[in-house]
Amino acid sequence: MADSTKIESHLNEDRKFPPAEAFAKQARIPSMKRYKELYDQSIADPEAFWAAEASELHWQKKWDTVLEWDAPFAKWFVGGKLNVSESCVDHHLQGARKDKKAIIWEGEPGEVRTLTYQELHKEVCRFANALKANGVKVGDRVIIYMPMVPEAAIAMLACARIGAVHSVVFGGFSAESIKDRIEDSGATAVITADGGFRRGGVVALKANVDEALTKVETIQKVIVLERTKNEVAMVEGRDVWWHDAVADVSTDCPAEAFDSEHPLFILYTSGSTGKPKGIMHTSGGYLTGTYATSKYIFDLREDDVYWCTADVGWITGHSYIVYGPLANGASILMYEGAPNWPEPDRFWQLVEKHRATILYTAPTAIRAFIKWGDEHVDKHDLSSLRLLGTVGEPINPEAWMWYHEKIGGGRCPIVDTWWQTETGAIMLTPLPGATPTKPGTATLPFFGVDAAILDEEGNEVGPNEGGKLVIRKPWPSMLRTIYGDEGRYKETYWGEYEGIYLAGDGARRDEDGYFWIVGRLDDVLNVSGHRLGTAEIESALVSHESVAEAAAVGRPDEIKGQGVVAFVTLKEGYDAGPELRDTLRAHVGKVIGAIAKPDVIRFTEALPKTRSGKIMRRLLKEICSGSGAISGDTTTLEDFSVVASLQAGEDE
Ligand code: 7RM
Repeated sequence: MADSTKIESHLNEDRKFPPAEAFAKQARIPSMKRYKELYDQSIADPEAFWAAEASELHWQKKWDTVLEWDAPFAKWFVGGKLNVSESCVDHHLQGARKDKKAIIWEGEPGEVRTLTYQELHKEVCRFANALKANGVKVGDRVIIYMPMVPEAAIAMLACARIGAVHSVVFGGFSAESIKDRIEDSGATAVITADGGFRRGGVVALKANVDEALTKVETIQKVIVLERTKNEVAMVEGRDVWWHDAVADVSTDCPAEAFDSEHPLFILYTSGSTGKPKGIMHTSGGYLTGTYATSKYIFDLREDDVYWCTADVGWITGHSYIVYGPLANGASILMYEGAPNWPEPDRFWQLVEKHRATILYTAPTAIRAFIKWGDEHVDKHDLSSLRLLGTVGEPINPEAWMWYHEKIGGGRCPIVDTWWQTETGAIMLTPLPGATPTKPGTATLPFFGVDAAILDEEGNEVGPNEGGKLVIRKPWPSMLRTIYGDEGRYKETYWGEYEGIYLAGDGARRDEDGYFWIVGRLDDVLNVSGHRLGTAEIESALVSHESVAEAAAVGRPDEIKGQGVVAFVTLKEGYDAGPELRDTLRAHVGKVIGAIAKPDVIRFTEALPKTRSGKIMRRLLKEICSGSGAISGDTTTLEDFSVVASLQAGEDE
């Protein structure tokens, strides 16, 4: 009989890709032997590992104690003092890096701007002084609601420089979301822009801020960057142009030292239900985690042009556009606009033009590129690339293969990195010169990360048995709390197992110990007592030549408990119809087994996604059950019309 407490796994992946010899030879971690050696040491004594990494950063005062752990509350590098902006910028001004490009930026309309480390330093100092002149003080919360322009990073670093706590709100969010975040954080200032360019149009950022500010009272100052030159209303006494604010201030802003545990930022993440959680990160530990992971996982070299396509409004933008890469003195490519503007080849044009060597993007983007067709990729020379990365969702093995062959030319290692807003830095990942990769798995834990999969009783499960992904030891970039809600922090992450962090994802480890994420625990299906993760059913569908993207959810079934409903988007050139439905059902039966065969397949133009590109299965589940009404929070939904048309049954 099926054990209905365990998540089952039926998908078998036996393709394996060892790192190319040429890559391994020059890599920091050149073999599995070396990885295992260092990993074992790091787990035997995590504090020693992290302290060695932290020592490579710039501290104004060294710490007294590496870790104080009073579960679930951690303090890292206690007694240490640093200024995060100094570690990310000033630290590189001594030698040749002074004139190295820190940021290479391209706007959606096509203009290019670069900032060397020295220029970045000047801009950060000027803006930090402007913030001070506008009344922003140590510990104040500052909302950053900006397009993807260098000033977004400058604003973050300037806050860090003066000890203000930034809370970046993704530029695609509404006035309502800004209002909620201001209310929850008690922010006193907003940094925004007149607008940002997106798909040829202008996103009216300042107008959204104005609307939000009619409903909150704490904001005293709004600093507005001129980007698009669209007309905006400026409120006398409250609103200041960025260029005016920096006009008369000094470019000298000494980096004050702050405690290692001084808060660096709050980043809101929407749980599946309820109000957004303000994930709180602090300084020394966070920087150590993002620094070390960037260094080893992207195996950064002095001449890399590193491109992470995330928005700074997400944790990936914080950790792997701004803090981690800059702490390493890397050259960062930053792009303002949409991947398909003006044409679906924009990313490949950017790679070719700027000779990007590292590309870090999300499965949702990769699936979109596949859907749009190979001809857009074929037009461009991608030979500069040497390393690829993915983050955000499980990557379907077929999408991984496409990324590997089509973008990586078969020569670039792919680092599939699993982590969360809460973990601050990458937790599960291959090391590109060491780990043989398999399509669809984030492989093994990073140094110092004690990851495991537990059953309901808290016992570690055996190979290929599903369970709950946990982290058993504290790590420096872990969240410290949910802002203003310690109770929710304890309950959400530490309530299930004593002193152990619950990630909220279902997973299994294969015979090599590799971790496979099978989906969010909230999304697990229960078909006739078999608990099935969403990832395998979806990957089985995507492995069919016609399918671009798929989402599997459960709907109530009198006999089976739940039946599988699959929502499928097709690649260009394939026609939806009853015949293809039958083919796909049979295909899933063949790849996974009869138990996972969808009862219903619905073809759709698009799937509902969060603004960071994650499929929102909860909404699909609600559409398939009962009245089809949506009850939970939809503010993070990217495009409501997708849901409306599914509710209306326009797909069938
Ligand atoms: C970085 C980020 C976190 C959730 C996480 C997972 C899913 C992220 C992967 C992944 C499979 C991956 N932060 N997730 N990366 N699942 N493989 N490589 O995305 O807070 O926005 O989301 O995303 O479910 O819990 S996040």
